[in-house]
Amino acid sequence: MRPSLLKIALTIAGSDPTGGAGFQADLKTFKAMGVYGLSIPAVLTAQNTRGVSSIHEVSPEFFSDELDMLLKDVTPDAVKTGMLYTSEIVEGLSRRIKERSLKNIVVDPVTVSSTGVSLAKAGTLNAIKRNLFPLARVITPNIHEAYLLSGIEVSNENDMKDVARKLRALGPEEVIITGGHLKDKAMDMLFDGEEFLFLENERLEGEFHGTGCAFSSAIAAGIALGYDVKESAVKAKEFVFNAMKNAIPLGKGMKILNI
Ligand code: PXL
Repeated sequence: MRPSLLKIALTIAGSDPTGGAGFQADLKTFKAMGVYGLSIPAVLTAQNTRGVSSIHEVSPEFFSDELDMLLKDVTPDAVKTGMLYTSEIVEGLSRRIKERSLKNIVVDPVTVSSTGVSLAKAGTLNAIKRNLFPLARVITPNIHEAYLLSGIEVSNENDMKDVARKLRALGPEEVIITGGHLKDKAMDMLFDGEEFLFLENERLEGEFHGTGCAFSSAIAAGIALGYDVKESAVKAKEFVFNAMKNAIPLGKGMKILNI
């Protein structure tokens, strides 16, 4: 039997061979946070630290088999979703989450890579909004994704609050908007339906690859360990900030988080 102290998180996301983002970064984050990591590749990318050259879809049938085989054997304490790429994958995943009554779903609505390549086909973001948001414990869009999802451009704290209200009405229990650069601080904001919590950090110069992946998977790890979303977000923010401070110039392109 599984020891009760062993907490398990599952990432369902794309493959990034650099390990800077994607399910590889999620697995390292889980490990760093003291949680056992499971991973289901939802799509594969060919990329290096300079960018993505091509994307290879996983068939919806194979994806379903990956999920079924794993989930009939192991039940994760939390699940993080990242790059899903097609609406078929999103719909298949949502069906399984309901069938298996999976809890603590952290949805990172990935749309574009840090190097500017689209990581979601047309219709995918809408499918995520319709199917996955209502099942989510928390969603973690960045400012750009929040704009695509809400139609609201954020230029101050009040806009951020409006976006969060609008996104929470789509079904998630809580909303965290990341990557706000207000007042020259790195500003994230959490909304639980009642209160707004601003999480501020000193802004670090430079471009970093994988911050969104590490942040959302660190939150999933925190929730798996039994922390609430707020506590998990505070820990996740600290984790990502340290990983950014120690980022590695791995290749010729963007710096990779040190996780
Ligand atoms: O950072 C977003 C992201 C998510 N998932 C995969 C990626 C990237 C960025 O490149 O490659 C697989």
